[in-house]
Amino acid sequence: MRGTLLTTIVNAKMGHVGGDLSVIDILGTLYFSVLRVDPTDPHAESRDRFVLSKGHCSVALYTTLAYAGFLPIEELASFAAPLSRLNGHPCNRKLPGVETSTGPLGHGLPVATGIAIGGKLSGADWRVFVVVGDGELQEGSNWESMMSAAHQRLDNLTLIVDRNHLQQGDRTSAVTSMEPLAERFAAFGWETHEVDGHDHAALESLLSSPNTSGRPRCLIAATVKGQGVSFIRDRVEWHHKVPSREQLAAALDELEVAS
Ligand SMILES: Cc1ncc(C[n+]2csc(CCOP(=O)(O)OP(=O)(O)O)c2C)c(N)n1
Repeated sequence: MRGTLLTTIVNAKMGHVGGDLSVIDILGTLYFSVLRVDPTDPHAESRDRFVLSKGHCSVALYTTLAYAGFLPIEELASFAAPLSRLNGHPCNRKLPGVETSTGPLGHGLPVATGIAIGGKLSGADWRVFVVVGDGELQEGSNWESMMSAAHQRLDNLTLIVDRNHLQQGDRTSAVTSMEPLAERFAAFGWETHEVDGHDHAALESLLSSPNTSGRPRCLIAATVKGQGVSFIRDRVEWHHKVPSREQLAAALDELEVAS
């Protein structure tokens, strides 16, 4: 999927390459091992709900949805083209499988909290999963939702923080430090775990385990922005820079993917 998302970005000449490579293991684990979703019935009432709050990483989501059968893999070539269903930020009115439109940072967790409250009110057994960026977590709306979700005892809600320590333009610690992040989540009343966000087995184990705590769950997933490609990884300038054709070839070579 790393090779596919890079190729999609280079062809479209746009995309958020660093954050896409950061979050792709989390998305793959969710869609292939955790979420109860059916690409042939994407609006099924019983489905688990997933919200990618860091909507600028739409290419990682589209790639995962394509590999999971929600759209043809060839359609990825239409990313960001006029009239495409695959916009720069995900739109739920266009693409079945996108739960809610995202892009403005700080909205995903509030929306997911509302969806989780709806699930509780209707006695449903589906679950809600949401991924936020760590730069995004600086938005105040997240902290209001954290309080609300804990107050409502939303044990049907799981938040995954893509903790790659970089945001747009700088390291998160240089903009607004959030440490000790795990302790802060715990203090806000969340069941909190720290996990390697590139370790599929560790992610799957935590994401699949029943939540018996009576509290919303948070995974702080340690990731590297640009993971998998040496000249992109952990470099702030690759937030949304587009690789050249030569760089794409080198990246595919490194990923051992045929171009
Ligand atoms: C409210 C809002 N402000 C600014 C932006 C522009 N923007 C897009 S991505 C980004 C940085 C996000 O950093 P982070 O959440 O850490 O994402 P990642 O590093 O994982 O890509 C910014 C400021 C936005 N999309 N929404």
